[in-house]
Amino acid sequence: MAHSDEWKHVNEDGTTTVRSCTWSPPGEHPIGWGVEYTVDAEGNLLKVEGDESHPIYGGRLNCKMLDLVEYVNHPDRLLYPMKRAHEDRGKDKWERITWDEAWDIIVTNVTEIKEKWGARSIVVHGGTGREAVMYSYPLCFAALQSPNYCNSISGWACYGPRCTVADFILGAGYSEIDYAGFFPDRFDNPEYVQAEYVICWGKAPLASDPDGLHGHALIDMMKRGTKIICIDPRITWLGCREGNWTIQLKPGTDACLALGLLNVIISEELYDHDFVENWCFGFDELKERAAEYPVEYVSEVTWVPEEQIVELGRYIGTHHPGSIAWGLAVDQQTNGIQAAQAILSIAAITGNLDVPGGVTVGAPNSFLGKWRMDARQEVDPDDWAQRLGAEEYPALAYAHATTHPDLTCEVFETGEPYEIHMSWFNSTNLISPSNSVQPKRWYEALKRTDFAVATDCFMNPTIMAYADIVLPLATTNEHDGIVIPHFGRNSIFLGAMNKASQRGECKSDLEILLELGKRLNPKAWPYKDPVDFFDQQLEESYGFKFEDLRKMGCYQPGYTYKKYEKALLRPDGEPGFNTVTGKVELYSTVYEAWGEDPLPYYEEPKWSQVSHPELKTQFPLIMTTGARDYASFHSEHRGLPTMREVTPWPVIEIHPETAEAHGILEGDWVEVYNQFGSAREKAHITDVVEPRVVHARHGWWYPEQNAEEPNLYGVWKSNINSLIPLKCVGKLGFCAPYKGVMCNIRRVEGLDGDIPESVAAFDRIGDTALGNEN
Ligand SMILES: Nc1nc2c(c(=O)[nH]1)N[C@H]1C(S)=C(S)[C@@H](COP(=O)(O)OP(=O)(O)OC[C@H]3O[C@@H](n4cnc5c(=O)[nH]c(N)nc54)[C@H](O)[C@@H]3O)O[C@H]1N2
Ligand SMILES: Nc1nc2c(c(=O)[nH]1)N[C@H]1C(S)=C(S)[C@@H](COP(=O)(O)OP(=O)(O)OC[C@H]3O[C@@H](n4cnc5c(=O)[nH]c(N)nc54)[C@H](O)[C@@H]3O)O[C@H]1N2
Ligand SMILES: [Mo]
Repeated sequence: MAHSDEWKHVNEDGTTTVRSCTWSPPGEHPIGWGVEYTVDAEGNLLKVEGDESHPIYGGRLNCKMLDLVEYVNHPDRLLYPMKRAHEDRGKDKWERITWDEAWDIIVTNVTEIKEKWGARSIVVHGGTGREAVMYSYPLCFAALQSPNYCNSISGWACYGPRCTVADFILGAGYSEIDYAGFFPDRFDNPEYVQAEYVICWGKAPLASDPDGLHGHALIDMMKRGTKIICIDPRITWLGCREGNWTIQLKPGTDACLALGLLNVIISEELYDHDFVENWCFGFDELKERAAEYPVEYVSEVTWVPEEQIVELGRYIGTHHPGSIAWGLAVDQQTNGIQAAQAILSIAAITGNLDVPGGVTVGAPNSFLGKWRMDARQEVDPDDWAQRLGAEEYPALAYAHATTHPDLTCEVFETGEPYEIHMSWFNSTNLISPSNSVQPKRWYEALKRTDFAVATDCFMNPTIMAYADIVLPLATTNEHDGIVIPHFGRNSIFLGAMNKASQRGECKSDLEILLELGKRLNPKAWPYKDPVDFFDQQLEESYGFKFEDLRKMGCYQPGYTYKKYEKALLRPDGEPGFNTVTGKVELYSTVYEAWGEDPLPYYEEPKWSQVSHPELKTQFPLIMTTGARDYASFHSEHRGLPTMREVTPWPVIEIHPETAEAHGILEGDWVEVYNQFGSAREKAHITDVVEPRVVHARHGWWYPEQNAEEPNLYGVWKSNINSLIPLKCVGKLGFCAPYKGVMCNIRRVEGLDGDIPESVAAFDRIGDTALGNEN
């Protein structure tokens, strides 16, 4: 279908073609691939193709989206609401019910629990930025009216830290690279300038397409001459293309490297004096701090050779414009807040903020933002004040309308300061090795609830363990919706998601929310249906309706550069940034107010060989985890034959020297273990990792295995997050060491096999040796 007003077309053979943008499920971040669905006369999805007329993707799709038909039509899809007797939790004893019965059971239980224990005794558990995150906060606040929305990822260590730092330091939304996505004419836009370099800092966007960044935009930019610099402990495809560059650092030491680079740039006077003088606060203090990070020291900590640090600092200081794509690894280390602050400081002092080809500054207004904020008003103020973790970690509670994840686990465990009686799982398979750390602690603690609901497309270990009611979820092609890159924190465009087909009685997150909202708290839910809801929201923000967006397919609003000069960032209408000082806060007045060092620093992670030299012999290696693979989204896609053919097993990357020292051959099963727990993955022997580092995949469970307790689809066998400690967070409550814990490895006879005699001779520390019960 050529790009036109027509988004739905009946073909001569009786099939229908529907143009759309995708979000989830299946899990994706809000990048809104442009697609065309082909549907037969009965409304079954037959085919998915890339929409060549889409201004950003031009017909390109990732392999998960190319496999959408297999996902949608899979025989294991949940198609109807189901219930299970409370005493049958953990057993595969589900009974089909109607939506009316499901609503009745849910409303009765919610009402009873609220009367007995208060709304705060309900927790909504959410996951990463699938479409659900737009609606699960209002589900919690304005339908169930609980203050306790929990994304159980330790230290909120995904996106939250980066957003918070952008907010505190720049007074802006998420900082993204400029890939000309805002403009319909893209790279040809006369205002756009090509970046000389993009640093992929702890980010691998080709596989991840994270948050609002189309990974292949980097390929488009490389073709036009941009150099990609990867700061990564692993050598990736991008990092070894000709002309690109890899800085291979020790996991978890990014803050130190960034400070070292600042030191080079500042001491060699390679910064943008004009921008620093007019628009930065605290430069002298930053200069002093950076001077504490000479290259010799930085090299020792980060393992990056001294000359590379100097060369990179000089390169950044002398090439303009340049951009930094900061990634998940920045959040997933205990010094993440400091790393993020130092990285933004590099972009700021080199004059790369809000300029063409630089780092874009997210606009303050965001689509659906006001509606989501207003939803909080539906929570009783006393309950809001008692949001879990708000007292202990006020900075996190201020920045995010959520509980503190690690403390929430403890509250489930202890019933202090109050008891939790109900869970609603909304886009998280919490005990699988994705969202939570020390998942066995979460697993035991969550058993205590009286009532649990889950909405999903497939059964999974978390639902099998706890849910009393499960609601069947519509896939991206089965509902209307709007895709908003960066959830509105820097929305490059809006995409129309058009319903093309239906299976069973599945409903979308928004449909479920509107129907539940009307039943529990009708005054907050005046919308007839999703289209009516979008019409009202779009009219308010943009002056057009959902049907108009469907016709446009993708709405690109344009971008104004140097907003700080044009008085477009501050609510008081003054020029400058929307911070306390009106400037980029290299020295953060907000951190200071919350008792954190206002300047970036590097502190050795709590559990490392440097902090614990006595454990170095037992756990000589560093494990980083979770680089994305193309054929899965966290714990999703494990049950899809085609995706499983691409990635049949979890894989641990081990350097050849390390493998040899441990008697491990390619394809052997390996147990990776430390003082917190263990997990099994298959060895891939490769020199993309350094001899002292191993890299393990996350999100593995085995849908083909026995579903019931205690096996729960084998959820404990390759549960890599068992090795990551709970509550190992930074001072403000953010960040966790998903990408850097000490460990050791040994060969085992299989996923369930024995430890060979020869290997058992190696000393293994008991799980409880350090007082860690997991
Ligand atoms: N296919 C697929 N796509 C996904 C997801 C998925 O599960 N599958 N998940 C989505 C989610 S929730 C997110 S948050 C994004 C994340 O997407 P990204 O922000 O791109 O982050 P990662 O893919 O985790 O990879 C980051 C890179 O960091 C490197 N790394 C590891 N440790 C360190 C370290 O200590 N320092 C530095 N500098 N680098 C390190 C890894 O080797 C890897 O190459 O992806 C999203 N997209
Ligand atoms: N070791 C290690 N662990 C990690 C990471 C890592 O790098 N290393 N990455 C972490 C990161 S960044 C994140 S964000 C977390 C992610 O963790 P989660 O977001 O909790 O991901 P999953 O556990 O896969 O659970 C997602 C569930 O939601 C369902 N689902 C999919 N789409 C939708 C939707 O639109 N609506 C609803 N209601 N449900 C949907 C899926 O079928 C699945 O069962 O994992 C973290 N875990
Ligand atoms: Mo994430």
